Amino acid sequence: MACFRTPERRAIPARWLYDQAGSELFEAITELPEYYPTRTETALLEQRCPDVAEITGKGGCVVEFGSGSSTKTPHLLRAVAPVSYVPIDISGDFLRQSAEALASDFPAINVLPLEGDFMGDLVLPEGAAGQRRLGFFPGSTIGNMVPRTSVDLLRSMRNTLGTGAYLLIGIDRIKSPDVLVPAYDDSAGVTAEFNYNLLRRINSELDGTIPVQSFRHEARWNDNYARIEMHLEALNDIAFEVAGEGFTMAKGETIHTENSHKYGPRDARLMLRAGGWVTVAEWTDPKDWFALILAEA
Ligand code: AVJ
Repeated sequence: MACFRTPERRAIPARWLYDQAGSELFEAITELPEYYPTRTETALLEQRCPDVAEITGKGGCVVEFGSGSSTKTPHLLRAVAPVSYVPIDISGDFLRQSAEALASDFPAINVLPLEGDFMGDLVLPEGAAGQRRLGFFPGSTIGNMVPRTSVDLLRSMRNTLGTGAYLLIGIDRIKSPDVLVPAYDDSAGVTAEFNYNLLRRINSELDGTIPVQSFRHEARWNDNYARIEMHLEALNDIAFEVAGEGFTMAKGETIHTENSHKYGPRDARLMLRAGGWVTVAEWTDPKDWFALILAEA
């Protein structure tokens, strides 16, 4: 018998990692030698966007979910040459900045930024009406969600984009923990800083007294859930306050701060189908570490 049960643990939703400092630390992570996803996906997009355009056709409307700094987008826009581009992001300032930059680099494309939470229902701007839709969701951001939530998101993307739409999504593959764990626990300690930043943020924004130096960063492969988990482990028995409330942690106890789910080829296609999307093409790097999947609603 295999028993997969693990005890209940403390956890904080991963979205709180991404304040200004956290977003900058994540940018630094994407350049680390151990963090393969960004450079692998960028190389795939450089090579494969023309193949994507051949299947989807040129023109139409490209809708990017969680566009952030939109660094991967030019490859797609160049190949697809859409009529309009709708970047969606929750951070309005960031969104407007990168939308302006893209609009001046691609004067022929109608750039229509949409400020909002892509996890909820969205109404696309008027300027995108009547155009064939291509959703773009790179970065294996879907890996942050537990499968139940990722399927909800895929369904709502299908509702937003409509039947006949395409979705181009980047999904990180299951691979050896010898590769995965260092990608989330780098030798320069940048990912550790990214994790500690959450505690610093709690201290400054919620009147916390968390002793940050009493925690250790941990990246753990959870094989049953097929995900990397980031934790903060208490190095000794500690007590602290957050927003006037007292907390204690015993030595060795952890706070679970992020999940990064990984998917095998059929896992990814099943998840897409559960959300209403059928895979029509799939590209990977020579090591099969990262997949770029084109699916149809
Ligand atoms: C932004 C969610 C894709 O899971 O690889 C990287 C976040 N956390 N290192 C990932 C992350 C620590 C990243 N995603």
